[in-house]
Amino acid sequence: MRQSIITLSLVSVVLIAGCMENPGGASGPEPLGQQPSAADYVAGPYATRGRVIATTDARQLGCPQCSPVPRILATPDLDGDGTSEIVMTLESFDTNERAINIPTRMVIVRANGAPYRGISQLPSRVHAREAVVGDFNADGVDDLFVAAHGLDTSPFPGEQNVLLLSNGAGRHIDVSQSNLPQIDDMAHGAAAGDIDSDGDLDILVVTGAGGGAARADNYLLLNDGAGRFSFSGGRNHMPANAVPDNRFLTGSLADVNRDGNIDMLLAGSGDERQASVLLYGDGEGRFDRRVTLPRSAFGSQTWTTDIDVVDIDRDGRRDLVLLNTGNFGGKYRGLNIQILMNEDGQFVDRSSQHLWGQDWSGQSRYNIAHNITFTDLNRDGAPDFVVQSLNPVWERQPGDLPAQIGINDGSGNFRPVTPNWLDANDGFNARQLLPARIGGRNVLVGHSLFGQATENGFRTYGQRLTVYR
Ligand SMILES: [Ca+2]
Ligand SMILES: [Ca+2]
Ligand SMILES: [Ca+2]
Ligand SMILES: [Ca+2]
Repeated sequence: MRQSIITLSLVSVVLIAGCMENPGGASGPEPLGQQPSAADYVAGPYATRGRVIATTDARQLGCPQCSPVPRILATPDLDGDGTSEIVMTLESFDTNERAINIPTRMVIVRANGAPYRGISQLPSRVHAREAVVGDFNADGVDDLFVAAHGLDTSPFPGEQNVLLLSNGAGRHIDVSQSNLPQIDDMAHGAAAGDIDSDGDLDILVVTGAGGGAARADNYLLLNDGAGRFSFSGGRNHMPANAVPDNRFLTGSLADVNRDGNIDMLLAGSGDERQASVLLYGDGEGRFDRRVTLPRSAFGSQTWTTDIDVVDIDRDGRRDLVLLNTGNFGGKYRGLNIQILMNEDGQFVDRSSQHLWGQDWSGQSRYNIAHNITFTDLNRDGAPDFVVQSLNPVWERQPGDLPAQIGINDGSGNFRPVTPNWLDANDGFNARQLLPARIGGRNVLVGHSLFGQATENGFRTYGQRLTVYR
């Protein structure tokens, strides 16, 4: 019964979407296509058995009353040895899944599970939303900016963002107070790029839900070259209709058309029925030429959580890959990967040609997918992808849940990795997959939930971080 209701609602979404304007292309959104069968799956890119290397626990990180949502935030290389460190956070929720305004301390471990000791005091935040890794002070060592959005419910007060800067390899300092503007801005997403061509990485901050107590619209952080950032309002850089808070969920900065100038991508929010857009940069900090990208198969009820710029078919033209969620009995549900091929500068939806079918029967079960990341997992030189999601990679059997790892055949066509590659037992040990590097090899990290069963369901304390190498 439940199955048929879900299928009907999915059909109606597709029908409605087909009637809507599609500003980015001549035809409507690509159909979802049938979901893959077991015969479509390919073997994993390397032989692995997951190994749990670390456990986080909110009771020891500042919020004993929390039943948090754990997150693997980023995998920077903080000591420059070619092996990633792993940054983890806990989003503050109570045992009734209500957001609470109590920060927990971030955790950084080495790839062997030992704590990263290069920073004396790790920052605490209520809800760290997205991290950006970059060398902001140009010393050759990764630094970390974290867009923190604070309490995840009304009145959405926001909270201070985080900046960890290197002081030589293997030493970092929390400069969130000294090197960033002091604003509670409800930062929902961020990206780094040298928007003004002066040689240093600047940061785009995309805000949501009123822009926090600061009422901040989307803005830029301009780097002085040493990792000290000054606030510059969005209107100084982009068209007026790209500036208001809540219109976009996050953004990317990359030179899409390879003219040497960094361009901006903004990921549309279904709250505003806002499509994703591409804004071409002039290399001097302005992004005035605007292209609206084609809608996903979820239509105007699409919440795009990530956009990557990557030449998937290696023809020299950079293509766009969007990670989309929809409204299936609640927003941020479902999973749709959208491939926009760069065809002489036009971005054309070729998802059904390049990807497996995505007409999953259980879209309402799929909780938010945050990120899609490209990396060469099987070492053939072509970029493969991994989706970071709250979902485990599979429930009980292949096909239960969306494949979250795609292997590139070298021509930009992706095959789904068999869902039990990472976890042959029950599938719940591989959530939140992110690429990392160990000894020069691209591998994956993920986690299972750490907690205990109670009368009211599973009480989460934190995560068991697992390395798949
Ligand atoms: Ca640095
Ligand atoms: Ca710059
Ligand atoms: Ca450009
Ligand atoms: Ca291409």
